[in-house]
Amino acid sequence: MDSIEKLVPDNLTSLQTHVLAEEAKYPEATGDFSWIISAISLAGKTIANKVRRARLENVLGSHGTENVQGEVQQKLDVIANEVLLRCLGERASIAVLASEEDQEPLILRSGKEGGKYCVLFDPLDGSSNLDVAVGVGTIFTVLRNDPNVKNAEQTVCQTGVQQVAAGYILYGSSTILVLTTGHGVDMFVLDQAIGSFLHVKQGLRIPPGNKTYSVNEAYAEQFPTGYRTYLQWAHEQGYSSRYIGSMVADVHRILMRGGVFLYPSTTKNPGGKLRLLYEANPMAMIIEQAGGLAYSGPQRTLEVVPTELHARVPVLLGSPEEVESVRRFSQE
Ligand code: AHM
Ligand code: MG
Repeated sequence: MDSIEKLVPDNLTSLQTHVLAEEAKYPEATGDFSWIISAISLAGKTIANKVRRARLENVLGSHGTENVQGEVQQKLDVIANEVLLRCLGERASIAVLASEEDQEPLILRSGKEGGKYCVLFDPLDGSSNLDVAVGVGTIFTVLRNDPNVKNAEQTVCQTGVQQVAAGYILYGSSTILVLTTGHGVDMFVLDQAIGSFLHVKQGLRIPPGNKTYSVNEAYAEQFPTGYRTYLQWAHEQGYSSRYIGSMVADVHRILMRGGVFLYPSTTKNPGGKLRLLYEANPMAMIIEQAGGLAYSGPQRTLEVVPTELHARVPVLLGSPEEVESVRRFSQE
């Protein structure tokens, strides 16, 4: 008979254990940050459950409203937003919350009241795919609150290099949480049986190259010339194409397998479609921390100075070799 030890799972490091252990390396850490991650984890588990049960609970389809971007809100966009606002709203160290779904940032408390952090998120990215059970995700970023800045929008308009942490939760065939605090990238998988995100990968590295691009190629006629030439070149080089239309799912595949994700400017969206602060920046931090590259036009995404909460940027990110190939054409 097997020894009793063999019946105990090898992996019992939860997200919470991992974050607490990381914090313990810094004597000045107060534990506030780990409370924020625990709120995100609780929200993620709640949203994962809602997404999985959406058809049974009849919460698929449009909510009948538009968000600040003028995009149709799905019922689950509204639910996921509310879940995050409630879970994070209770954390005493958060000064400001901002969401893709809300026009204005929500001020919870000032620096004097202990508000050290701001959390920005896209509650349910790719939600138009929900009706067909395709992977969707939550994207989040944690910033420091500067108590000297009085205006909430100004407070959250920080460059990506200032992010304290960034991550996403992918609600796919399994629920995955990817997190960086600026010391590499960690990956966790939700074990639904015990309700915990378990640590499955430390120091995740993106493969240096992989002849795969991920782009909505139907818009190619609207792309700047360099991108069209790149696509022509990629076809000749035998590239493969994968596009889900959910940034979290598309970027997660690029992170694991390598390749390049692009959402260039188009004639419809001359400034790009994806939002800088809570979509492009968190993904750029993760990809760079995993050894990849991320650009918005000629500039590193993480160095773009935001002008407003819902600012958009073109996005090019992925394996270093693949991003450089696109840049060779796009900069000509
Ligand atoms: P959303 O935040 O309204 O869900 O939109 C963002 C999504 C991304 O997940 C995805 O990369 C992109 O929009 C797809 O756009 P398109 O349908 O134009 O290809
Ligand atoms: Mg989005």
